[in-house]
Amino acid sequence: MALVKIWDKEIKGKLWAVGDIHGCYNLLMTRLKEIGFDFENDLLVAVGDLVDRGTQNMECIELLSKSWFTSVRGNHEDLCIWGLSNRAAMQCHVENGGEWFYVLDEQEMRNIAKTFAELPVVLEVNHGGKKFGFVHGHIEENDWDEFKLSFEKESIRDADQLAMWGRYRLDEDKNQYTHVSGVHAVIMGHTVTQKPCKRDNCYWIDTGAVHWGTMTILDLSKI
Ligand SMILES: [Mn+2]
Repeated sequence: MALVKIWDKEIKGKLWAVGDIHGCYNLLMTRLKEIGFDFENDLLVAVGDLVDRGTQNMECIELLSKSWFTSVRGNHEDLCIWGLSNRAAMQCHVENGGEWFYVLDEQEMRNIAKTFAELPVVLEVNHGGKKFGFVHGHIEENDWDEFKLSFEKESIRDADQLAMWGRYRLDEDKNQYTHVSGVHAVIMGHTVTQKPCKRDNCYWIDTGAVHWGTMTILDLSKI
């Protein structure tokens, strides 16, 4: 599966983005009802971290089979994949809300890891004449096409690790990060903020659903 995916299905309705769900399936469904989400025509893009810490992990994995839902790969999906074969990753995963995964039977674990490995690390969706970029943690480049190209260079593992695990653009007050050209907006999660955060044309929408019950769902026609 390609690490960079361009969404190629028609979106008849609205395009929405949701922050890190972390097993909070009921909360997601409640929030979708509140915003009047149209399950027939709208598309909801999750910024990754569908599982861990919360209680409804299997329900959240099943979201990936719905036509109205898609997601990029977060570091917690990455932990499910690596935790299967790497003891240190498993340890890190268990310490960060992944214990539910290791009580499943072997086949179930493999199926979930396979599903997660098929998720793109970077997703581009064109809607309403605008291009939206999605990545879980971090975009190092200030140009969307350069960012996508970084996955084609030799150290792919570095590019995907930085994208899923990095927080530099939000955390560090450096002038090196500016407006990202070639895209209307870049939507990220991973770093919890009390309110959705915007810097240049970058948005961070993990508002700590699993900690405080505050799940952000953004109407992308309004940004
Ligand atoms: Mn994360």
